[in-house]
Amino acid sequence: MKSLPDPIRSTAEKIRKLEIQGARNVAIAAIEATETLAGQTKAKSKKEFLQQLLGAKETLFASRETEPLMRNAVRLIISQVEKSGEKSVNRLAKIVSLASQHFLEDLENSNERIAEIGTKRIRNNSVILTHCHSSTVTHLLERAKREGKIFEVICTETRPVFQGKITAKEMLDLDVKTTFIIDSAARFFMNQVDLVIVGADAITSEGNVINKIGTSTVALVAHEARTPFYVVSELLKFDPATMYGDYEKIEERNPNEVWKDAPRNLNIRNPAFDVTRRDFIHGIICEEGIISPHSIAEVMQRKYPWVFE
Ligand code: RUB
Repeated sequence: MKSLPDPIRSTAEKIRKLEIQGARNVAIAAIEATETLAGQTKAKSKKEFLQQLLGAKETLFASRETEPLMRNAVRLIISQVEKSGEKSVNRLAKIVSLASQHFLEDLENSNERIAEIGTKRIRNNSVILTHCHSSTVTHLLERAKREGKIFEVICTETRPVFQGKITAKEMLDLDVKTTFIIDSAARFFMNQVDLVIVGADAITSEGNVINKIGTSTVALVAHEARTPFYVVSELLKFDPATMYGDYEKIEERNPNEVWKDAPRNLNIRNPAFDVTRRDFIHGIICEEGIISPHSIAEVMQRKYPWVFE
């Protein structure tokens, strides 16, 4: 029989190469890969199965370092196996499958709830600016459109990898009037914008938000123009390690993405994300409602106490 491809390695590779992008999609792919691994396992004992899962965790976590949603999901799924009194590998694999499905359902429900709440913030005939490609943002805009809201969208191209093009295409598919601008034109257009909505990769215990590089510049510009700036995010993008003093690591990507045939000896830096301070964020639109970034740790303690375990 032909050996099956390692679902973890191939998924981690796709995540690393941005073939799968955006925190939600990354988490979903990692969960599905973990479930597939469990379904295919030939482990003979619980100990061996757990070793496989922990190896998978390490590979997935290393694929992109600024992805707490993926980390929270994979940790939760593995903890179900660790905690279980079950010895049979088959039954432990079933536990992984159930935990994975459950997490994915919750994620879907949160996404829908965020769209429902966020849509109410969109006024008719408004102009919305977004940066990068966030599936949470585009889902919200899709729902707003479906509910008959009339609005237009400005998308930044999002150098160096141009995820803004994905957003622009999705908006056109929805029949939304869309304008595509270079990142540095954000200030030029901000006075015409009624609302900025961006996604998140990570939220720290202090309520700062980490999202695609350039987000914090957009937030500063929005602040100066007094344009409301909202983040849409599942609460589980919260990184519990920041509560205990760790800084969220910011992934630094290959300089080739910035300049392929760059002159030798040129120092090129390519951070994938930046930190937007809570003071510039009007609210985080999450599955619990629109919350102040300041309240994130309390909301997490109440809603998802297990992340702190
Ligand atoms: C994508 C990005 C998105 C967040 C949120 O960066 O910064 O805004 O991940 O996305 P990259 P979502 O393209 O480098 O992954 O709302 O889909 O989770």
